[in-house]
Amino acid sequence: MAKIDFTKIPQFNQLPVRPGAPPDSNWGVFGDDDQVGCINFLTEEGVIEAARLVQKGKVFRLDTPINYASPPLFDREPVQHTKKSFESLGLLGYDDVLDSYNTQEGSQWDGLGHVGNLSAKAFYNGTTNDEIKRTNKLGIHNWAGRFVGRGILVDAFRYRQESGRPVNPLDDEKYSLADLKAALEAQHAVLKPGSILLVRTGWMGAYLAATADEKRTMAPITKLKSCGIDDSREMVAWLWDNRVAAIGTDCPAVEPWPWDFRDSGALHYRTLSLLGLPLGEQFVLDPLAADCAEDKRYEFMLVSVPLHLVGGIASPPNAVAIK
Ligand code: UVW
Repeated sequence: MAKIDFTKIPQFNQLPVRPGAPPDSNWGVFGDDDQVGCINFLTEEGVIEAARLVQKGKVFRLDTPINYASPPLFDREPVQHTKKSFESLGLLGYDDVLDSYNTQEGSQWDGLGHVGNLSAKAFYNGTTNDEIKRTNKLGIHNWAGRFVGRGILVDAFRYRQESGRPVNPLDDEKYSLADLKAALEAQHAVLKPGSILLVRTGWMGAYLAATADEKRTMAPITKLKSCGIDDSREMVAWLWDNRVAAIGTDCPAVEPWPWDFRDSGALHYRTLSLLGLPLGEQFVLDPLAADCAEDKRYEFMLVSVPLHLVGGIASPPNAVAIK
């Protein structure tokens, strides 16, 4: 894990630091060869701090079961699971075989090779399209053994409900930066450098409550509508200036869907490509949120063990929050 002097990290308004790097990018801040971006904010000291947050032994799985969405969102392929029998060997037993496994079929971290910035024509830290295509650069294997730290939940959905401005998660409504800050304040919670930020938007609960027919109707990329967090410059400045290591949400795209793939101001480009900030989507946050509301503790240890897939673009989080 990296040693990092948080006092030496530039503020958002001092970016970029590398000559020729796009505006609002942190390219070069963690070194010209860096491949993990904001994951650098997760440190050994941070792991020790996070472990101190484990006080009652409760564990919350943050992933959906594989194939939970039927059909998967955004026209992604469902996973074919077969059990390969040992019968032909005269034995009693099985292996699993997963066919057409799209690592983004359900809960997922988008890795830094997922999208590149269209204006700069490059991925995080100036990585070229050719490097993503032909090498393992920016692969999620770089996160192996590093995705552990202090998690903090912002229950934005509950905050908006309780303040009389409920959000319909199945519409493309936005949570503003003011909403996130006010929700944190209402929870008496603070962001600390090196936190993995989880934002409950309410989408997953609304999706799971829908009928099979409603799920079939809403899943296609042209039909889906979802709430998410605002893609504003002030939002990413806040995330960077608070040294957020990754942001995970229970909605399909972190930002509201649909978002415009051609708009270089979209949150996907501002975070993944310009800041190397991992985005987590379709997380399961309701049970964790209920527990946080009950004991009024919104921080916990978060352990995520992404697939050890060399050159991988994304991964199920394989994540737990431990309180
Ligand atoms: C979209 O925004 C389409 O989501 P993803 O990051 O899973 O591609």
